[in-house]
Amino acid sequence: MKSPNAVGPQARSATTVSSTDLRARFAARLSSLYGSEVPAYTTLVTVSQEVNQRVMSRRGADAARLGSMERVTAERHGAIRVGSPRELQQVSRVFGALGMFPCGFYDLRDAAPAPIPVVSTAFRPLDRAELAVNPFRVFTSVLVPEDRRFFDVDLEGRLKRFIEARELFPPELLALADRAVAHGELSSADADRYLDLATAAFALSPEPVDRTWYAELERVSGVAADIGGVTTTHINHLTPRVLDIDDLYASMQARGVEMIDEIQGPPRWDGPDVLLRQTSFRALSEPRRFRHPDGSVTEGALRVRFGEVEARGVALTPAGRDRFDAVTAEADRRVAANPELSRADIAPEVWAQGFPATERELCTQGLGFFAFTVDDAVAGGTAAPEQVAALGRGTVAGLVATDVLRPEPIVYEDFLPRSAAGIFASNLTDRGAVDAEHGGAERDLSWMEDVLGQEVNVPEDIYAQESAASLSAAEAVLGRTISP
Ligand code: OOG
Ligand code: NI
Repeated sequence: MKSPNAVGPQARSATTVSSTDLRARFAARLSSLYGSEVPAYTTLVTVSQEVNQRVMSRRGADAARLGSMERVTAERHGAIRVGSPRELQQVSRVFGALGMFPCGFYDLRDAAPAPIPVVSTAFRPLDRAELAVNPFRVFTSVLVPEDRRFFDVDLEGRLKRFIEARELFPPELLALADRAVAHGELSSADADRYLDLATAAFALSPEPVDRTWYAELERVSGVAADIGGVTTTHINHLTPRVLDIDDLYASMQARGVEMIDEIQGPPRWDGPDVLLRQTSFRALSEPRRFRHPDGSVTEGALRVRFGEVEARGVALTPAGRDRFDAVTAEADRRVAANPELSRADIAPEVWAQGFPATERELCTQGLGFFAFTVDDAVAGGTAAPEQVAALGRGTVAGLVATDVLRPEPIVYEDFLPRSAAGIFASNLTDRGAVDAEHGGAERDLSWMEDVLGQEVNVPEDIYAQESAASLSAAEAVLGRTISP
């Protein structure tokens, strides 16, 4: 007979670390690294936690509708920037070990207010249960040296040679990452080693920066210099999540931290929180060492890293996204026509006219993504006459209107290209030089899939699948089909 202490799942879990736990531990490690490098980040985290506590005591359980307090407190997104397809592929191995997969394709090369010579994706967990444990995600950009609007042939060649010659991730880290991907876990010794190496790979390097090379790239784009001007990579920012970003903005200003002019994304208004609102402050310049053409090394400073914070709302369906784009465009028009007014004065009114005022309408009009559960009483066999009628018709809108189905909002887990471009631009000292006469290099989602050798998920498909799965489960409970 086997003793209960023989090697079983429990004994195994004492000596192994799952991808999920590895992700949570990596996010925490990166947070303490970034806090030691950028002290203002620590202030931002402290203020974010104060804001979240205030929202909790003001709104109680309702505050957790878009994520539990534990999730939101630990929640971060990072941003990194790499130089080549090879480096991007390595990043996908490092994050694959953490159960994070590419999701979304963003092209920032023709973005307003400033074009950035990169295309991006985000690595993140996809499953609801994984997101609930730790939703750590990393916005990852890759440079496009072939894009003639930014780089001429000569600079492209030198840039590629520089990037090919460097090694961002040591082979030992990549081997551990591959092992974690293959097994879904690592031994605890391997996990510790992985975490040390992975965290170190994103630390700011003390290596001197080649002043001439960095400056040449900086004339084209500050982001190009940050990526291709140095032999290492680093975390660009790490972003906590808050439940009330207007409170956060005011609290940071009150502490004397100067924020960018606006909160990006939807305005503060009386209706439901949707998608993503973000704001940032410029980090103080950081000491960096520079190597000069004569070989001498001096102390200098660079300002590339900053603090950002975000609030997340309900994910929008493609129709909801169209509506969002329409109200955003209308707000833009009115802001342009009334330069004496601020966006915050104008946008709430535009939204009140063009966007559903409640979460329920967002759901019944098919503009937001929701997961559905069957009302307890109905599931237990007790239905009111109007519920019976709604069950007969079997439409989602009717079942929601009669409380047969309870819609739970699906949180937006991705990014907004316009906000991303705004965040990039607000932190550039110089807009750089773009030659619009030249064509850009072709880059799209399938290019990225070829580079990564795996599917790049489409955010709206992931939300739609989750919603559909909840409806199938409801159909099973109700014993009838539901039509959208
Ligand atoms: C990434 C900017 C995009 C966001 O939150 O939209 C981003 C970067 O600056 O590298 O992080
Ligand atoms: Ni960000």
